[in-house]
Amino acid sequence: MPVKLSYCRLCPASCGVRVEVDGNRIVSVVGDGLHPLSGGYSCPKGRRGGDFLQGPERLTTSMRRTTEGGYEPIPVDVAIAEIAERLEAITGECGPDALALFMGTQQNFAALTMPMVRAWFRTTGSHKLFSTMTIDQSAKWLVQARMGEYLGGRQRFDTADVWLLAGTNPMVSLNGGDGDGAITQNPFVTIRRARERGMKLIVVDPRRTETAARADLHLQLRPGTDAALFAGLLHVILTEGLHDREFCARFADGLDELAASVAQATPEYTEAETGVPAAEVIRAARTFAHGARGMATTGTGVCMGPHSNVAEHLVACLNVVCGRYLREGEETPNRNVLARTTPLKAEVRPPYRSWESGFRSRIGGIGTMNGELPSGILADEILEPGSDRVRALVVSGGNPALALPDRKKAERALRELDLLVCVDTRMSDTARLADYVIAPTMVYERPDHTMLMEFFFAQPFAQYTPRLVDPPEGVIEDWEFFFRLAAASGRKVKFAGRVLDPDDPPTSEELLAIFAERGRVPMDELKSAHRGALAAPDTTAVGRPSQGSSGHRLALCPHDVAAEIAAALSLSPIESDLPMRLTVRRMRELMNSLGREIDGLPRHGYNPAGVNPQDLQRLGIDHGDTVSIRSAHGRIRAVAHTDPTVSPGTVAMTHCWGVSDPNSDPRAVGSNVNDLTGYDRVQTINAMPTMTAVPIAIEREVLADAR
Ligand SMILES: Nc1nc2c(c(=O)[nH]1)N[C@H]1C(S)=C(S)[C@@H](COP(=O)(O)OP(=O)(O)OC[C@H]3O[C@@H](n4cnc5c(=O)[nH]c(N)nc54)[C@H](O)[C@@H]3O)O[C@H]1N2
Ligand SMILES: Nc1nc2c(c(=O)[nH]1)N[C@H]1C(S)=C(S)[C@@H](COP(=O)(O)OP(=O)(O)OC[C@H]3O[C@@H](n4cnc5c(=O)[nH]c(N)nc54)[C@H](O)[C@@H]3O)O[C@H]1N2
Ligand code: SF4
Ligand SMILES: [Mo]
Repeated sequence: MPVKLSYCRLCPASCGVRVEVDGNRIVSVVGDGLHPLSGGYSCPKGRRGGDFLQGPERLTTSMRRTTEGGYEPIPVDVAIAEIAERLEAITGECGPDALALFMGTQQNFAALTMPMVRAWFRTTGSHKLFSTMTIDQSAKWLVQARMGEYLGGRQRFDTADVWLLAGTNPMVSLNGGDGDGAITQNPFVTIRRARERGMKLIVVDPRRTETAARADLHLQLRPGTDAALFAGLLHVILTEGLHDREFCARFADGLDELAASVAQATPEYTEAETGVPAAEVIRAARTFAHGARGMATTGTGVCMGPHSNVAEHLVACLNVVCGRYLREGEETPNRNVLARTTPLKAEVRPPYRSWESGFRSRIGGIGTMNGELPSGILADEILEPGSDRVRALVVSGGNPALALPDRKKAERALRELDLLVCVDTRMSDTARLADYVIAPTMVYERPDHTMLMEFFFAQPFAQYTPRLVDPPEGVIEDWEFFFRLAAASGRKVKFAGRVLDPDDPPTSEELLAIFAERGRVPMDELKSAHRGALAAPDTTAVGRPSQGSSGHRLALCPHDVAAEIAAALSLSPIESDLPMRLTVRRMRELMNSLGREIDGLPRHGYNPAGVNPQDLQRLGIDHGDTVSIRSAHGRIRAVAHTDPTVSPGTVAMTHCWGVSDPNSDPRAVGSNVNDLTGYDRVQTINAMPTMTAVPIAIEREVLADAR
């Protein structure tokens, strides 16, 4: 049977794969041992790639809701015409801001989808743009906007002496921080090689994760106490004078204010607040500061916590005070291959606080970041009265019915819409509430390239893949739906600097070429490299600062941040009736809500509640018991599992499981943790809800309840 080389696109790792194809069917997907970046690595869901395309859940045609509430197949042309007409009616009557777009995770892994979705949205004139980033790691955007950004580039993983990972478990998520050598490929080998090289790995995580088990130092903090921990690390570094004075003097403002703000966070204080022994706090701070090169990076465990913005800010301060950046004249590999090369410069882009000017939502006066409103206000944007209330929502590659905090409110909002359009490959929980479901092509059915992923790659690399199998007849490429939707409303989209003519539509291949035309590897060369191309080594040196930039500084401790540090460091008593903490985690077998339906893929048919054996014993709960978990927002039923990697006092669970009926059997459908989350502990500015370290209580279900 013919074997074709391609790469998987179910997550950003873009693992090289060998795909066995029989006619138009995918028979198997395995890791490509000769792939330059992934070296044969693949994960269980990637290996079931064929089942995502060919399984019974796959939508092979678009759907329209019938008046009885069921769904009927509908030709995509008809769907597009009807949707365009209804959108025009709604925005004609209520203005462009009555239309909103929600961009989900799976629109990011096909090169053409995200730029075309955005291009369509720009033609609508609406401000109501939402994405998963703002229920994920928008603290990163916020920190950059409040602190400013160093434009010379960061120190890299592959040459680091020390690396700190906080609230991220790349061994499972392949996430591992934000760019610049993040651990997104082949994590076992990447981490092992780094440690063999002598790199010290510090992991900050309440759970003894697969990544923490490989660390030189595992700081097992109490969930939600990252701000205190990072204040403690900064305190040691600044009082012992381990910081990079020269880098701070040249590029940063507010070092004294920062030192004053963290003065309270002595190692003893930090131990009391976080549970990490004072000696370990000191050792971690010294190890991090003494390594000549390295970086501290974070994931959802920090960015979803109760003080996420300030915790992330303090992590960024750690990198700045230790000067974890490239200096003028320093050489570094140019990792832009298909994307345009932006020169590195030893200068600072000053803080820009985008939310202080421009469009503001009527919900709490919240402004925009990177042109987006936070998803933490999406439900209110739909439910709360107002002339620009959202009445129509288009969801692209996302599943907000499960992903948004406060599930009941999310469902109420989605049901309240006059028009809900969902572009999805299956009848997801969101699709089942939609008026129209548009069925798109999936991975292996579309040609693609890695341009949007190259920022995450450890080396300058790019890969192209042709379509391996023909898509079902009734489906359409994601980008094409949005291109044609604009055309049906009489609008032309602007893509990669060009206005596209709806009467002469481009092919995917043409668009891929246009998109990459400013790269340094030409498309025909890329296409002839069957397992991708490691671009010719091209080092760039960090350039001199541009004229006029000498006064630009990173703001280490602006007033609002100082106030947030003070608030985060004032000891918060644990509510006695909700004594435990719910923490986030991911499953290797799934990608958020994707994969649950694939037979035999999830290890159990549910998402267990992982509890430390000591807690189970104390609470009189056995492994496998049905338990009731309660928070200030609601209650779920769950299946308890004994899990020694979970620290006492915490319950670790994945999201995107369960159904709307809270009484349903968790063994059959899993449990929705977003029945336990809500909007009472949102961050200012980005409205980020608390999704980890959520106060809860867990108890064995009393028999009367357990049907
Ligand atoms: N297999 C798989 N991979 C995925 C996904 C998936 O669903 N499955 N999802 C993708 C998506 S959308 C994202 S955003 C990324 C996320 O990528 P990551 O952020 O790496 O996600 P996790 O693996 O859940 O790691 C989060 C870690 O934070 C820890 N944690 C929980 N609470 C706290 C806390 O209060 N403080 C600290 N310091 N740590 C805490 C958890 O124990 C956990 O180990 O993964 C992506 N990759
Ligand atoms: N309590 C709690 N809530 C959370 C989290 C948490 O840790 N705890 N994590 C949050 C995070 S980080 C995220 S990113 C969100 C996830 O939020 P979402 O991105 O909204 O959820 P997904 O399940 O990833 O949705 C992706 C959808 O895309 C569909 N899909 C697959 N392939 C394609 C394709 O080729 N084209 C199109 N159009 N669709 C496709 C899938 O069927 C699926 O329904 O959840 C958030 N919610
Ligand atoms: S880690 Fe798994 S899902 Fe992600 S690209 Fe690799 S094989 Fe695909
Ligand atoms: Mo995410």
